[in-house]
Amino acid sequence: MKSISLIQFLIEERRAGRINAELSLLIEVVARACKRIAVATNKGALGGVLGEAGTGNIQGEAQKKLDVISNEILLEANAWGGQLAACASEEMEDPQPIPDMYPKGNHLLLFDPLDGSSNIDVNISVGTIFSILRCPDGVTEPKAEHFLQPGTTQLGAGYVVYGPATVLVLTFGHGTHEFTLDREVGSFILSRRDIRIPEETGEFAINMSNQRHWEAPMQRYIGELLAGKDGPRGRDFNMRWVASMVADVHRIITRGGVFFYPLDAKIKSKGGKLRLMYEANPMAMIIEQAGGAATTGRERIMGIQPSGLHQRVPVFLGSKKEVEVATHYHVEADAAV
Ligand code: P6P
Repeated sequence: MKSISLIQFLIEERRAGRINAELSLLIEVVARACKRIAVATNKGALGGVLGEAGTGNIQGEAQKKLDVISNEILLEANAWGGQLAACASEEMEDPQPIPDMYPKGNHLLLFDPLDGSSNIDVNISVGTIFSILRCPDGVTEPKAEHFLQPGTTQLGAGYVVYGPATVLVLTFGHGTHEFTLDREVGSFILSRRDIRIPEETGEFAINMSNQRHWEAPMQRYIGELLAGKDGPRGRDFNMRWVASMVADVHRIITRGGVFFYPLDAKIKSKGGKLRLMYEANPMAMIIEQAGGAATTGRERIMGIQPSGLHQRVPVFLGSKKEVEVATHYHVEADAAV
């Protein structure tokens, strides 16, 4: 089969009227930046990029050197292109304006530059997650409130997983598509078009060490999966937990499954663990466009009206039937109160 590069795919999408030239160029810039992040990440111990940066981010988390490097790569790559009005990142408290010496565009880019970075030093897959919004008309100096748009308004979303292969998964709201990096040529090549996630699955992902802290409906749901074929679900289930959302989501995009980061007593006051604007929303768009579902356990993630740039939410995403069962248990429990 003739290989289709990312650039050819983007041109086809433009010809079909599904994206405009500015969005197409923005994706190319982000993809090129992620190739540079892949090079830095793949150096491992030889690149002097492992370990702590000695700094902290807005989340109060110690930054890894590669967190800072990846963030800088994305900011530098997107400063001069003319497609953006501003960027926002997990690693920065406030949005970063486009420098005055460069032209501004009509898009807002949000990203987690290196998600799962606690896995870097043990050589487990990490990734970049990004979300693209339209800059509100007439806004030339976007502030945080201009980013606070529901996930349904995203113009595009994607992630790059830095694993045995470097793989870009992308959606513009017309299906979810996968591109694999041909390292010899340096191009992302279309490897799966219009991905569909099976509605049923026998594989779930959750950090079981938090079990004693979960809400009752989560205890019930996971308890039923663990009961296996002798339990109410009448089948055995398998479990995975990479502690790298991009890696867990990519497994689901590849073979189905369901991922949970539910509320628990430890994080209830923060609203959850994962961030809405640059983790949950882009992943929710990718999953929904592949036929899956994404909720907080109580509502559709992409329907949330954001209240803060670094807002956290519970995340239930993946094969539609399992997300619906787990969500139903939470809604039913709330109604019984
Ligand atoms: P825990 C990585 O820090 C991350 O944000 C996600 O990539 C991942 O799914 C989750 O946190 C892991 O959390 O509590 O299992 O370390």
